Amino acid sequence: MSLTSLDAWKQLGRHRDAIADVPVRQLFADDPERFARFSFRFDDLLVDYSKQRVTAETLRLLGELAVATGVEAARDRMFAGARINTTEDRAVLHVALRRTRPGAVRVDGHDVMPDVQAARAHLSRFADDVRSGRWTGATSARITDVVNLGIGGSDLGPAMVVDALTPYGREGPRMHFVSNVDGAHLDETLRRLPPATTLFVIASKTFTTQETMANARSARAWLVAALGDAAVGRHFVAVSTNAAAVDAFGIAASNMFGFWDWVGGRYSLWSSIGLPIAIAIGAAGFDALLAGADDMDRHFETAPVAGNLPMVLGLLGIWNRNFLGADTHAVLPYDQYLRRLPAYLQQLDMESNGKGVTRDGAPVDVPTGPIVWGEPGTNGQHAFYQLLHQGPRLVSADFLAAAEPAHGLPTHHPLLLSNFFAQTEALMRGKTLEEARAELAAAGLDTDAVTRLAPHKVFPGSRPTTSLLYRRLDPRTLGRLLALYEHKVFVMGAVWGINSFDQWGVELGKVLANRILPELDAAADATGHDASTNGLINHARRLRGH
Ligand code: G6Q
Repeated sequence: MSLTSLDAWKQLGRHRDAIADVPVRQLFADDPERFARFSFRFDDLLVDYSKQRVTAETLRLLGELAVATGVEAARDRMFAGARINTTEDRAVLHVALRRTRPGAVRVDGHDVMPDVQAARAHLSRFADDVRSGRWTGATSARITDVVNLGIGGSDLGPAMVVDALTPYGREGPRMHFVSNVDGAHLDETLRRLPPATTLFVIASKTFTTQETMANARSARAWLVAALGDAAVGRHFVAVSTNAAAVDAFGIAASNMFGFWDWVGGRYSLWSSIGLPIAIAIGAAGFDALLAGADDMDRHFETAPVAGNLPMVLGLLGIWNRNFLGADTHAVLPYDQYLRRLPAYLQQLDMESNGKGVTRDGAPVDVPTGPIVWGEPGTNGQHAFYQLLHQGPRLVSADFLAAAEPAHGLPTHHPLLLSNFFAQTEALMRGKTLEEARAELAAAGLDTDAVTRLAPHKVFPGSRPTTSLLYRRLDPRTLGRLLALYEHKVFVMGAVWGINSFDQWGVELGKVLANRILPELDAAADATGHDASTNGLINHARRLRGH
């Protein structure tokens, strides 16, 4: 049965039409309890969705949609280790990686928890050895710099977390992340590094990804040039599921940190892929990050839909995307430490839910994953907020901030927070033509000027935002936030009936480039593509001296 033929879906459409003309400021005026009704506290984390374009009836109908689409059953299958990633025939168990409760988690009858615990112990030991200086480079010098070589899921998560937790990593080595196959990324990084005290982490689930392997080979050559072949074992470790390929690279099994096929790339920062996080902030900090995610997992697994934060945010995502037509979603951290969060969420959301067919292979009959983008506040205010406030296109947005700063310049913090609150208020309230006219008249403009300028000063308002406010961005809070987003994405995918855990569009790229690579420096011009692609390849060949 298609989504749009569900009774709950049709009712939501009619309800949308019925409330279309009611401004959100009116909903606030009508209901003094609106903030209490539409906000949620999870310890110190406040999630306020009262500025969304919703009423109690909207949430009731969205709850019915969750029932009709079987979201809770889908969630339960994930937690139970079922092979819900059907196109790759895999379980989806990143939740097992941060589980603190006792008890087995089985995949095909095998309890994965002892494997998870052994891998985490291995990672913790090594991370703390690097930090304490017990693990040294080949010349017995202490490690000062760690370079993670990985891309996509093997880069974005750890890079974002290490950046977000900078204040917790001040005692650890300097961390660097190199992902791009563009040699500029590695070259510019290595120029500043001392080989004798640099450690490389090759992070690749498959250990075949073109970019990462190219960077790993070049990094190896750089190190060998300075310290000789024998030094490789002290300066390279691997995070992978492919033991044979790691061995072939010359990395001993004891320096390989494993994980499993049931950990998807973009869900892998909680696995051994988190090694750079543990090196940066220490094993105890990494444990706190996992514990935060586990807090959210337990809530997601047990709370009834109406009081379940990821469920509610996911259903609001469906409302904004499918019923209000918001085709892009902005992530706006008023938290400089979260500057990489939009890029991380782009992958999490767009790679998971950028799908056009349901689990059965039938076309999805509604638009799926929104385009996710964003920049930290207040920078964005001086750039793209114009479109958020006055553009005809509706954009939904998340605002995030810590109440307590983690840096040493606390006098800046009220400035930051006041901008956050003022923006969400203005996006919701808007300004009517009458209000704009009155303002201009009060400023002393004559009637002609008022009439001419007023339309430019109108703000439609009712722009839907969710505010997430927490005490401070510590590892546990970050773990909670990231798990919240993971499960929100899950809920949206479950409503759409798509597989949020495969990525055939990414796999395509891995194949295509390998076909063209030999043609760039072949004896003859390329002729096997369309005229544009042939033309581009052959122009590059000329410029490269062929
Ligand atoms: C994530 C994607 C993708 C993947 C990278 C790196 O969900 O599958 O971003 O993480 O392509 O893959 P490897 O870890 O295998 O190098």
